[in-house]
Amino acid sequence: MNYDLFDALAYTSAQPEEIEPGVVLLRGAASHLVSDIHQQLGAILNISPFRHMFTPGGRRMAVATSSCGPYGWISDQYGYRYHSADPLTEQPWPAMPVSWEQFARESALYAGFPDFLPDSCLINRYQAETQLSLHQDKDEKDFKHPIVSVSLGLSAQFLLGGMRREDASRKIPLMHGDVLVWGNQSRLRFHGISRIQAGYHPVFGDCRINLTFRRAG
Ligand code: MD6
Ligand code: FE
Repeated sequence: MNYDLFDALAYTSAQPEEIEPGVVLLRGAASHLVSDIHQQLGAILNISPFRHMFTPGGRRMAVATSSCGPYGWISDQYGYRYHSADPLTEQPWPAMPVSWEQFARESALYAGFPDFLPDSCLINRYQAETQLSLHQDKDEKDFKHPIVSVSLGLSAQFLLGGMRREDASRKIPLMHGDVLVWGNQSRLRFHGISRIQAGYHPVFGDCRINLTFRRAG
């Protein structure tokens, strides 16, 4: 593949790193987009602010979430699913910025997934001491589509497990600007985020932000 074809990613010297079959790490690939992302994120959160959803079992999630795009991910007493309106405002989710969608498509292409058209971006916020327990992403209709995950702000240890919850997991450090593309035979791997260590990031302050682009519908 001729990587020079990809304008938005051509700046990076980092070559795609295949961590496991179908799990590709693009180190620092979002770095050039940080100020755009930060600005657009402010506008999105003015419409659909971060909130702590409740699991179907009634537990308040430690991670605060919002979404943009045609579908947003929600969780409540009735389960986990995608919905075209924000339950908080009963209005459509804010639009997915064109620059975000293009970046997600280009990242997927660069990682070997040529036909990715995201219709949902889940926005997660972690404050110090927050963790995300092992889970599978299986609320989307068709697992043939990858997920593109962008890490911003404080660093995290991503736990990359296997196909069963009890399988061993390895730790992948994810830093500001890193992009992880996740699909094919790894699409249903268990994964999570270790407890976030306190710190301060010059752009995102005392938190870690993660954007995950998905094809939900
Ligand atoms: C996070 N990410 O990085 C949580 N899921 O904050 C995820 O749960 C995730 O990064 C599916 C694919 C990629 C991910
Ligand atoms: Fe996930």
